[in-house]
Amino acid sequence: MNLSILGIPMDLGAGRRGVDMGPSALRNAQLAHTLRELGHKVNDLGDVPVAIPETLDKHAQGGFVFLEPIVQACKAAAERVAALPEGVFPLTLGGDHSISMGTVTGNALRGNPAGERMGLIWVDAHTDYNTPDSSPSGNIHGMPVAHLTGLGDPRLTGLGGGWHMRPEDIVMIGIRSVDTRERDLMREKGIKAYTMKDVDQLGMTRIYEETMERLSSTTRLHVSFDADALDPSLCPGVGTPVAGGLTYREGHLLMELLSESGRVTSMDIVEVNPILDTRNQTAEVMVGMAASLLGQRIM
Ligand code: HAR
Ligand code: MN
Ligand code: MN
Repeated sequence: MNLSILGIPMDLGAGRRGVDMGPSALRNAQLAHTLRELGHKVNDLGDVPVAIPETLDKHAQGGFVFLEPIVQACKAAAERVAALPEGVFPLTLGGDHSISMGTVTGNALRGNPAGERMGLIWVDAHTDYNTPDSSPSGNIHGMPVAHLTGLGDPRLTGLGGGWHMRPEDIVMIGIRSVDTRERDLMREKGIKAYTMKDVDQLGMTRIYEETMERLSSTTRLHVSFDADALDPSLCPGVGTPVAGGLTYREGHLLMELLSESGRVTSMDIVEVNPILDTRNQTAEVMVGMAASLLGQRIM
């Protein structure tokens, strides 16, 4: 397969600094080399330009104050992704999770201005379904899915020029941290979320099967993988760790099953924070997850 790597080194949507170094950490963890070893043709497109927080209003700290530069970075990411030829698999590297407003939009519209539906599999500890109005923190990385479905600030809901994700085409896995108003909005929209209780009770295989069934009217799938979905003991390099996450095997099993499905056409890796990490472990684990999604086999 032809893979294109694109970095979006942005931490403007997070409450703490450091995920802007995520693309470097992932490259340093042998991302391209690992994928080439699997037989893929890998083209690293470099990074999308992103504003540096220190160059903006010096009193601004995280969150909604950075809305304009986030819109600009998401637009740039969406355009770069949408311009890739069909058949290329974009692997986009965050950056905080607000980059996915751009990457999901770009992938959904790529070669496909009006019609076919793309399913979105959101692997995360958090549901990221706040609006500027419901958010307890004001941090935009807690809001991308709401904006993708058309809820929130028009500058962010407008990235797809009127296109939005259908709520029924979204499945979340690994969830264990949801704000009260965020939960109400999710219920209202009918977005499916598998919590860690569901993972414990049903197991990843059943969750995978139900997800494929639920997304059966979509023609391709985008996987947006937030490193904080995995347990913090495995991935300590994240800004908002939540105890009780996916194990190494649960993460890999989900990626292996998705790989076998042959339906996944794009992926994000987000929220890797090398400042908070231990010897780049989190980036290394996430490179392993990408390798499993992209066909790594044990036997
Ligand atoms: N729900 C909280 C908020 O909106 C925290 C969510 C952000 N953390 C993430 N996103 N890493 O997945 O502020
Ligand atoms: Mn997230
Ligand atoms: Mn998260």
